Amino acid sequence: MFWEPKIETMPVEDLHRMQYKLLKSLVYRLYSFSEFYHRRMEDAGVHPDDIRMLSDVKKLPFMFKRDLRDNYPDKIFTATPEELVRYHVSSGTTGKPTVVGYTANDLESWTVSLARALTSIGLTSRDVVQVSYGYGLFTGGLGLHYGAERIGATVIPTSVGNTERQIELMQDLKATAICCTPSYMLHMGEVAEKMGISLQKDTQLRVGVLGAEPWSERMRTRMQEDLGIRAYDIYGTSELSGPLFTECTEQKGFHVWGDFALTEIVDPQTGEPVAPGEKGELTMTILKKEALPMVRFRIGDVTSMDEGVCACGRTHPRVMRITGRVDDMLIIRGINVFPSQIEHALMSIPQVGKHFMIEVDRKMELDTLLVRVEVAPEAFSDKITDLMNLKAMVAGKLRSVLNVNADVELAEPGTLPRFEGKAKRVIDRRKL
Ligand code: DLL
Repeated sequence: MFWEPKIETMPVEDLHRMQYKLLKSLVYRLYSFSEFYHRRMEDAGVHPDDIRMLSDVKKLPFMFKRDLRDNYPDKIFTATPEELVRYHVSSGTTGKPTVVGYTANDLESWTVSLARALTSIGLTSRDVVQVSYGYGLFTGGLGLHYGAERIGATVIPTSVGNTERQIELMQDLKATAICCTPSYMLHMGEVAEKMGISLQKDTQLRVGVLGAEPWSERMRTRMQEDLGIRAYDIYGTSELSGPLFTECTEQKGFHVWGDFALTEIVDPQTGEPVAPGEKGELTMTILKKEALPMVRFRIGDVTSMDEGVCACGRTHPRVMRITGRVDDMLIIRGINVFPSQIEHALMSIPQVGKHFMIEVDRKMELDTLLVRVEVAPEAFSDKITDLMNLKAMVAGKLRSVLNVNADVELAEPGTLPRFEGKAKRVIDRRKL
């Protein structure tokens, strides 16, 4: 258990005062010590002295994922190499990935955020938590691992894949909670059934901590009924550390710890704040991050915010379920994939043509990605072996760029759809 009532239930006015102080010192620090932020603030005509109240945050310029790509890998870090203790890496919008650095204090705030979150869904030191998010460059595994350990729970660090073994371990080690993507949870349910195991009756599983991709209330109901668990939504993005916030047992939105992040919902077109409770683009300022502070980071996720006090007593604002994206990012098995990355990878192979289609579907509860691409006329051959080699090469290239397996279909030159006006290259057949 990790319960900090003085912070988690503090009066909203005190919380705002604390956020203002944190914001002010962050802005001074960045203006004084970071060339990037200094220049950004000068270009926007704002000086740290202009931040006189919390709502003055809107005077500050926005940040976007492209700022990380343009400053690859670490040009806007605000910690020295000696201070850095970890990197995580996530998909960028084109060729270059996004690198996030952490100091020891950054890891500590991340851990605290998740320890509070896991406590808010009722997990304690008596729980056995199976972490089936990827460990490694993805943030899900290690983030939840340390959060769960901080509450004194016992962690089974299974990472993703090898589903039958996961189910055996879940049974043998009596896992009571599992952390994974909602689609992997459903897949596990199906595999278990095939193994003659009912997750409901033959395991101790009672809680799912499910996120990293969009899912719906309908899916939650189905999962709670079929698998006999309480399914909780967890949210975060690598740019802001990784998984950070969950719903509490009320299941009414993610508690965004206000001493950690300042949340705004803005109109994606104008950048202006939307009316309270209205939907818009989630925008966050991480108030405490040392290595890579993100100021007014436009995350691209569409949602709304409720600033009312939650029935659980926590006073920090709640962000509602994510209902979409303002851009074209796809999430395939929990991994972010931008159509622009696929295009970039394909166009680096001279033997493929300029036309391609991306088809996404869900089979046995797992996302599938099919990339259909025309062969360049000069590379087209009747020889099956040539085509097989090219197909393997394209699949290998996509795998190395996306970190996700894609099925590849080669098409004859001139056979894929042409578009007048905006191309519609992505067909997403998944239903939430
Ligand atoms: O997905 C971090 C994470 C790990 C969150 C484990 C939850 C659990 P990224 O790979 O950077 O980080 O992807 C972030 O995934 O902007 C959303 O579009 C989407 N996303 C994450 N959680 C949810 C969720 C991790 N609960 C991007 N519902 C975000 C809907 C989600 N979308």
